[in-house]
Amino acid sequence: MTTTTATSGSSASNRRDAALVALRAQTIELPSWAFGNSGTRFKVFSTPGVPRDPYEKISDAAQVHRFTGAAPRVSLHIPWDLVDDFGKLAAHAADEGVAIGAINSNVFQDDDYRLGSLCNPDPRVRAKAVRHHLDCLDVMRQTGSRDLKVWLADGLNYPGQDDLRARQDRLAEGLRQIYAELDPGMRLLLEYKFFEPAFYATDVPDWGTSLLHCLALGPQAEVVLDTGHHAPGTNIEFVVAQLLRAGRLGAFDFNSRFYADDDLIVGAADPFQLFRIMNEIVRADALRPDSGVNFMLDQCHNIEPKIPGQIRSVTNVQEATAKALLVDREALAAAQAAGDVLGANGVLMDAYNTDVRPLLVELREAQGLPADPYAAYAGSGYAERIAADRVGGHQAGWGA
Ligand code: PSV
Ligand code: MN
Ligand code: MN
Repeated sequence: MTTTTATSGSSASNRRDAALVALRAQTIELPSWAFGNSGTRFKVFSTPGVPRDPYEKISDAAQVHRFTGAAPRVSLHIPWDLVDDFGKLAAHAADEGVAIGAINSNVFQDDDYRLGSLCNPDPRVRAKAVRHHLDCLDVMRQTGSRDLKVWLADGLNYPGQDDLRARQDRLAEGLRQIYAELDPGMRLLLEYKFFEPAFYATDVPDWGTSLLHCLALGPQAEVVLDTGHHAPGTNIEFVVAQLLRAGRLGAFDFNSRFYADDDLIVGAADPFQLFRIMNEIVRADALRPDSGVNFMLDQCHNIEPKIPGQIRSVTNVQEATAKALLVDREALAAAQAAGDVLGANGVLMDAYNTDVRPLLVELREAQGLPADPYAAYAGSGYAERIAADRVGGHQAGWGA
């Protein structure tokens, strides 16, 4: 029987040191829409001090980076974050100490898209959807963004409503036209979701469909895995491993789900699942910023305060990552090779059950960051300041 203590195999202190180096390099991208008011179809609760424009969303995101040191980029959603001058918005981000990250297209809030966007039976609507993506590429040129993130609400509510296969052909053609306009170094990231708003069939429902389209497009097309976009019980870390093997895991949209696409704080519903996902990332050496995997959040904070919600999200990802980095890979490999089922499982669980909070305090203090970003933000007075200064903040996300 193999022993499974955290100190077996390679030295525990070496793993700790290596974890500190890797954690220091880790970055998490924040969604601009997490900072605006959001809600359900029942009610949108307003939060005092909520941003009135994309500039203020970026200022709020910069607070998360200021206190965690791990969130230097903000994703935008177009047209939710439409401004006259994206160069000016990028300069504002730089002044605040962050950069603009992925640009999310939006072809799901216009009457024309009732029957879909790139898959719509009407060629005029398909051309309009392609044009929107080309506009997003122009935004990326102004903001210096690398990633165009595409999620389509396209799908069917009733069998027979449209031709499933013809829609795939239209999708392939629309994506091809967009892909052809990418600059070198840009990426098209295709996100999948198994249902909603379409209930019978979704045109990009799963990682396999997304991957097939990306493979057909070329090396600048990669898959986005939104952790909330799977059927209950899906083994998401398997999907992660498979996409990494194919070299096509472009990004995560991290969030938590209890039921459907809940968009709750990552690591809140199932921290063990988040650890298992990060374990596959570390196993594949895909944590490195140059690995090409963009670790993004896609969340809404409907009833909790938004900036602290994002801080908690970042620290939850850091905790899961730290645990994954502490896995004794040598002991794990030895137990696996020996067919030691419980030993191998024990090695993984030892890492998962390690309290990594002291390690993260060490990480932060070494960088001159507050040991407790959540408490430091609460004590900073920023929330009170924006509540006093800003009046009439906007709804973010759906319906913005
Ligand atoms: C769709 O559910 C999605 O996950 C896509 O990423 C959208 O861009 C985002 O949510 C909007 O919140
Ligand atoms: Mn998403
Ligand atoms: Mn979603």
